Amino acid sequence: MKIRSPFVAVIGAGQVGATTAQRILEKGIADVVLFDVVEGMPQGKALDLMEAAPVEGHDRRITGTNAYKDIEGAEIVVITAGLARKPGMSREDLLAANARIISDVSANIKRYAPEAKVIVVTNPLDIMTHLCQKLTGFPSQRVFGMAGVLDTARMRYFIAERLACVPSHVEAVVLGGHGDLMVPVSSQSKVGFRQLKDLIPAPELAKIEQRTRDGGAEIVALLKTGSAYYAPASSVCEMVRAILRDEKKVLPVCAYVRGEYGLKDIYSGVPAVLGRSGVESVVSLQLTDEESQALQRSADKVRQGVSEVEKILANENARVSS
Ligand code: A3D
Repeated sequence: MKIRSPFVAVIGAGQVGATTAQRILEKGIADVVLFDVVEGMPQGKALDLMEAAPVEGHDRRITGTNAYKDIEGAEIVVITAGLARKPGMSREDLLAANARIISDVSANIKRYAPEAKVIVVTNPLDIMTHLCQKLTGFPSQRVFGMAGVLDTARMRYFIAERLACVPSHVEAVVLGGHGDLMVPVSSQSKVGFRQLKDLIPAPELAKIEQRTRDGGAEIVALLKTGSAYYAPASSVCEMVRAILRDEKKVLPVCAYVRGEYGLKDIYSGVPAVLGRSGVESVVSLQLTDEESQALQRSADKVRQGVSEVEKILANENARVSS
């Protein structure tokens, strides 16, 4: 069956990629092209997902492929291709390995889907998003990353668990880089128009903030063989829907900032309006001094990671050409 436009290409058919494809199809949002370098795997997963369609009752289509030409015409490309850290692998090894993968994927997106919006999911997220934008040369409005929706969803769930309320009733905000220095913004978090600080005592709130920062590690420690994928896939899917339906929805996104929040020329988790052209604007929130300083520290760490990855790639290029 032929894929219909507008469609989403998902690069990497692993846990996050395949689950993202499943959510996009089963919510009826768009058709999907699922790409992976492993032969047969994206085709097998696509067929399996199509065979669920009669039972799930949707009429969306998916095709699996190992050929980049099949992403031609994609409205959105989601990058989930990458390695997870394995025992004995240094952070630098992981950075180098995923930078190589992002370099290959970015070159192919530039060639086959030059008009696409790109949502990066591969870790370390903020650095890989930066790299993808540099390598594709796409306007930064069209290259952004998914992390804030997930980090915020985790915080919303932890708050709902504490207050025994429905998670979707909780409004929370998590900004900054996707790592140890992410910034849960409790001053902007609410439940039913009520400030969080009036509902949860400060020491408990601090614990929820820390659990949010450790949210990814908590799942890795339980799964032992991989990292989270259900909530990450839901989060990507929310961004995809906001873009395709031109919702102008404000979501926390890893977006390029040009002075907002006192941050300049760096990717950082900030609230942004998502619509058909991608990140349409960055929304400025009133932060406390402490939150602003935490955001600066988080951005400094991303900046450090970006220069580290640029050095690694420059050394590799020098080695190849010598
Ligand atoms: P996994 O299930 O291992 O899937 C990764 C897939 O990428 C595999 O199927 C590989 O075959 C494929 N792949 C490897 N190299 C290439 C390549 N060059 N081109 C195309 N495909 C390739 O991992 P996963 O799905 O659990 O996670 C994928 C990435 O997302 C990792 O980097 C995770 O750390 C990251 N991740 C980020 C978040 C955020 O919130 C930012 C959340 C969850 C996972």
